[in-house]
Amino acid sequence: MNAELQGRVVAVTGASKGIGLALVRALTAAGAQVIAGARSVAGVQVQGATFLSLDVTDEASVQAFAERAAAAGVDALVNNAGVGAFMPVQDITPDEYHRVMDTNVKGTLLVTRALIPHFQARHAAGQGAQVVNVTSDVSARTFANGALYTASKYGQRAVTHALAHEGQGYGLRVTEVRSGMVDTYFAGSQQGESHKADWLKPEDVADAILYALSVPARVRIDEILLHPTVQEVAYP
Ligand code: NJP
Repeated sequence: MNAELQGRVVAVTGASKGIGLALVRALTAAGAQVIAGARSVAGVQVQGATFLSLDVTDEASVQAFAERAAAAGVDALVNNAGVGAFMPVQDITPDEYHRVMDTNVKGTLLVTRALIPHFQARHAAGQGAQVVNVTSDVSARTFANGALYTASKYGQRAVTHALAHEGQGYGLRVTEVRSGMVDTYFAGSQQGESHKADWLKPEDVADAILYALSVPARVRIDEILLHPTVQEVAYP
């Protein structure tokens, strides 16, 4: 149990596997209640978490998720749902563009937008709220084959920063979590592949998010950047 997280209610998107599922497990173990969403949640169970079907690109699906989260008294949202696709610029199709941008940028916008009235009402009642956006270490730098993915993560970072500016007016603390390579199912890969043995574990990123969520209300963690030690040192 973690005194700061005991009794908190946290909504997590992209919660069916990878970083999101590790986060759901860490949050519930710390005593928080979790409203967890993803498209494929059949059979996914964690005690203390409610799994709901959620497609972050679909407005009606997002609205239903946000209503359930607000009714549960959510005080923090973690926008973690995301997809990756890597190819040269000339191979980026309009369909791939929409899949990646709609999930990573529009999805973050839709879910956040749907919960802002609830967070503003909490502020009016003297209660705080937090949004943590899981972007990427490449939300501020790019590389060959990274045009589409990094464009989406630069965009998600811009949304994060603008929200932080706006949210300050209603007591919203906003954090960007930027991780390097993590051993998940990301970009069509499998967890546990041998070449990923020394990458970050999903639990490492979950711990970083837990830290941002558990600091005292006077503290705002603006950004966390973490890499596996096998990854080349890179800023910003
Ligand atoms: O990937 P993965 P990660 N609506 O594939 C969900 C970022 N990141 O955990 O819908 C709702 O294991 C999907 O669920 P489902 C990355 O950009 C990663 O690594 O059932 N949910 C699943 O639960 C992303 O933002 C690395 O298919 C949707 C989850 O998202 C975040 O970390 C490096 C959805 C993806 O799980 C988590 O990714 C980095 C939708 N439309 C940043 N579409 C890395 N792994 O190396 C997908 O810099 N999901």
